[in-house]
Amino acid sequence: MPYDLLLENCRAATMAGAVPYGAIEDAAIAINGGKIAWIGSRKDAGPAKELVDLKNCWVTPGLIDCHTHIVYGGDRANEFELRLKGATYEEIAKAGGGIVSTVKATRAAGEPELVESAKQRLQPLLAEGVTTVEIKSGYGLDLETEGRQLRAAQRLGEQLPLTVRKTCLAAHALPPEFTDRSDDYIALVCDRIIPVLHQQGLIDAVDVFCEKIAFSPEQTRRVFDTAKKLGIPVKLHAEQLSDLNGAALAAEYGALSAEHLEWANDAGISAMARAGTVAVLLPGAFYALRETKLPPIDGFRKAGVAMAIATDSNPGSSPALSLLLMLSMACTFFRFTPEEALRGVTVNAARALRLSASHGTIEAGKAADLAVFDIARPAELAYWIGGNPCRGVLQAGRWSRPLCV
Ligand code: DI6
Ligand code: FE
Repeated sequence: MPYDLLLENCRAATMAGAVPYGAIEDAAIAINGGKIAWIGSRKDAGPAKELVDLKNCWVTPGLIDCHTHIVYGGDRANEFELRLKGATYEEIAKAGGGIVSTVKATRAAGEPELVESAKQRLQPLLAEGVTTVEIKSGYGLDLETEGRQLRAAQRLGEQLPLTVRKTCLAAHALPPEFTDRSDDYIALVCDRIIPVLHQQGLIDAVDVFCEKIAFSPEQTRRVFDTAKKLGIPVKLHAEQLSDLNGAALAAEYGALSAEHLEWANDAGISAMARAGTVAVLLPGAFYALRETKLPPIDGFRKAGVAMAIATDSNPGSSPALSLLLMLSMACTFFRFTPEEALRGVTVNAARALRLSASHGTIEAGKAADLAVFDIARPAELAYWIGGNPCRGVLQAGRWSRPLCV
């Protein structure tokens, strides 16, 4: 039987196998029914109904942005401007700024408005070859609005050529109506928000912002115990601004990932290695917050912890709309190798979303999510600062961005 489609005359960064980038020179990729049917040397390819010449471009797995907060109301450009004029965080908070202002704007927005504004922000990511995105809630902080954010995320997956994973981050910040009653809010998250939204099929994973300015390790445990009882995988915002042993806590619960991790300690690193918890590093937030404390990349490397990178796209600490720029930042700030950076938005990002069986590499049986780049070597994906060498995107075997080579 001939294949539906054969992409030929390309070089593939399969991200599988032992050679750098899992590279195959002079490759061909066969696609059937939305999946990769075969990948190998062009000379070994079987017949196909349709042949497409990729003019020696590089093909990578569709890129995966495994940590975003991209569904929200309003933006905080005004606050950015005030901060640069010297306003302090406190003054901005007093003037109604910070996370709480995004919560207000998100509560005021209808679902169609949330979908539309996120769609605008997702366009540049799609154009760069992103085919999977994780979207967290966390700007609703009540049952109704957390649900609306996750439903908006679901709609985006239906309306865009994009696989969307929905993460409930109801424990992101304390809503103003719960001031000085954070345990009561955690009770609401555990007793109501998570169980109800889980029942509605809106939760693929549960996340918590474990931080001095957010929720304590004890409160994190309560949320994780709730998720565990319901059989929902967990992830954790850990050690972004201080060391609370969050990485070890995440590992103890078998978390898919621990994220940010600038302040992660050695015990946390070993625990993550043992548990197979992915380290998701977020150079956009590191940059925008002008952080100076580097995440312990070498420790993760030596311990064999898989590292992913993501935009953390959000209106406050990382208004990032380019995943390729994050590859550059991961290399320049965090000293990732370009290959580590590409693994961080493909194979390791898939793992952080529990999608390894179907996404993240170019291998037979996986989804035909592929990005075509006009570059001479894969390192260019991390090398250019800005610009977009993507020349075509296939999602589930269809051209979501028409090929232009
Ligand atoms: N860490 C962050 O950097 C953001 N959330 C989080 O858990 C901040 C989100 C915002 O400022 O809106
Ligand atoms: Fe985040």
